[in-house]
Amino acid sequence: MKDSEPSGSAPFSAETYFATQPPPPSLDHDMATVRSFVRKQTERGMKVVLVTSGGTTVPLERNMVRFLDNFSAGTRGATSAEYFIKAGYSVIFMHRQFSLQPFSRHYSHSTNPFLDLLEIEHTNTNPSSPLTAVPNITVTPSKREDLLEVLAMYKKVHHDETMLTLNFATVNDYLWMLRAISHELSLLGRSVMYYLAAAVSDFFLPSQKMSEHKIQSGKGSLHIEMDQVPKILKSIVDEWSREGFIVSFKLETDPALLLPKCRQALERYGHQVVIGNDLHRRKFEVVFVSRNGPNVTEKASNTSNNNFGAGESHLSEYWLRLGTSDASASSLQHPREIEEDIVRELERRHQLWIDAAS
Ligand code: PAZ
Repeated sequence: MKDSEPSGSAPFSAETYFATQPPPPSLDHDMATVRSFVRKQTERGMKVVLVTSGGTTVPLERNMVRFLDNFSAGTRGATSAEYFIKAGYSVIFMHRQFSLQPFSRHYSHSTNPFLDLLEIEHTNTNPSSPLTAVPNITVTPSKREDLLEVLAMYKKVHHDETMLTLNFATVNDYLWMLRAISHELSLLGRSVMYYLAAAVSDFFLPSQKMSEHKIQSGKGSLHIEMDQVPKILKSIVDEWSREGFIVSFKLETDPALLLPKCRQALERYGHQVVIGNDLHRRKFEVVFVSRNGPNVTEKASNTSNNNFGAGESHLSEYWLRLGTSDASASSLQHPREIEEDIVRELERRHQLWIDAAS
């Protein structure tokens, strides 16, 4: 949900939110795994990125039957996580339950069903004798190369323990987890990046206002007044992770609003980068908005860069686009993915951020 028709009630502060809304039951268990993961990565001197991915839900009942959802398949987050791994990061992948995940995303049930990769190989060719041997299952030869590449990386990540996967469903799960993970990650100082690609509700129904049981029909139309979700990015920047390199995303459907909204977010929260994307162009075009300074020098060649007008001359816009040659590559085995360029550019900026401290 985006800011459509806000009501008059004052937004929850982060403090009030966490004092009044219950933590998810699995929080302590999840945080124990995060703590141990972060300790391991610190010992190895790894850079760590927290990738959030997928949309949050807003339950309307405590015994939930109905909920509101935010748009996101999890493609951006899952794809980016793979490129972060390739770039040498360890990844905490915090995603919406059942949304796309790194590696398995290549074989999503709707676009590339896993069973279509497999063939049954009958070893017993004598039709008169009973079939006693269990047939072999093999991978279709034309699919092997791709599968091997994905599988090898998947196995390596498991072996090296460079990815931790956690999941959320509701916006409440998301907020509690983000706060707790930020607390653990703050120990890593500038070596940590936040890549906040999840689509998070702007409004929620406090548990105190929620109906215990399924909302009954028969009383005419349904009126629900929601409260504003606290501006959690502000808390991350100002309190929970002052040294982290923080990247947020902004999704818009009206192209005229994209840049103003990105600038507004950067000014409001004071973090490092806002990546803006238009709903229909997000797979091949994004814009980085950041403050001018050492982090945004040395542009990559396939981008254009502009400074804003007088009032915002301290901000830069930096467009990343997949070119026509990339589009034709989509007919080949490996289509180019814009996340590869996004991650390369962020890795470069993050390194400048780390170097700037020394
Ligand atoms: O997951 P997906 O690839 O379908 O979509 C990604 C996205 C558009 C949700 C993401 O790039 C994004 O913009 N997230 C922030 C959304 C927001 O403005 O809250």
